[in-house]
Amino acid sequence: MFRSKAERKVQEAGYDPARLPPGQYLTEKWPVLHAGSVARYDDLTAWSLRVFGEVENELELTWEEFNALPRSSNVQDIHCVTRWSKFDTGFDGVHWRELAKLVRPTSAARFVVAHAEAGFTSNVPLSHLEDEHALLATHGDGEPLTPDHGYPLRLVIPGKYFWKSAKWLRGIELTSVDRPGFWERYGYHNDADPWAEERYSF
Ligand SMILES: Nc1nc2c(c(=O)[nH]1)N[C@H]1C(S)=C(S)[C@@H](COP(=O)(O)O)O[C@H]1N2
Ligand SMILES: [Mo]
Repeated sequence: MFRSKAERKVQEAGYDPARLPPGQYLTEKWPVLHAGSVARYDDLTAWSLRVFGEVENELELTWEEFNALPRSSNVQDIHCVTRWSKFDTGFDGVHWRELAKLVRPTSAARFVVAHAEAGFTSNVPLSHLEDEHALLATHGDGEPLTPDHGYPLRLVIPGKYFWKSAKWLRGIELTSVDRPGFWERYGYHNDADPWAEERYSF
C-alpha cells in the first residue's frame, strides 16, 4: 500500500502521502539547520541587500527600501536533505520580479548566486528565482523570521532541497555561468531535486 512507514505516517497526519518525496519523513515542527552560527542583528541600520552582476542597474537597498516593495505570499512544502519535510509552510516577502524591474537583468543573466552572512552561498538557475513560488521572505508561518530561520531575510526556492534557500540573505548575484555554492562545493548535488533524490553529487 505505502512505499514506507514514513508515508503511512503522512496519511495518518491527514495529508496525501504523494506529497512526501522519496527517503523523506514528515515533521510537524520547523527544524533549524545550518552551518556555522546564527547571524544576530541589534538593529537593521547597517543592513542592506545588494543585487549585482549581470544587471543593467546594480542596486543596494536598505531595510526600509526593501520593505517598501510590493509584497507576495505563498504556502509550500519544504524538504531538507537530512530527510525532514515540513508541509504547508507559509512565507511572506517580496518576489524577485519586483527587484528585476529595478535592476533589469542583462540578456546574459542565466544563473543566481545567493550571498548570505558569513560567506554562505547557494546557486540556482535564474528560472528558479523567477518561479511564482520563489520569495525573498521576511516572514515564515505568519511571523517575522526568527534569528534561527534567517531574520531578517531569507531566500525561498520552491521544489528544491531547502539548502538552496539561503538564510540571512544579503545579496543576489546574477551570472552568465553557474557557480557552485557552499553546500554544492561540499559535495551536495547541484540540482537538488527532492523528487529525484538529488542529494549528493558523489
Ligand atoms: N546562510 C545559510 N543559509 C542556509 C543554510 C546555511 O548553512 N547557511 N543551510 C540551509 C539548509 S541545509 C537548510 S535545510 C535550511 C534550513 O532552514 P531552517 O533552519 O529555517 O529550517 O537553510 C538553508 N539555508
Ligand atoms: Mo538542509
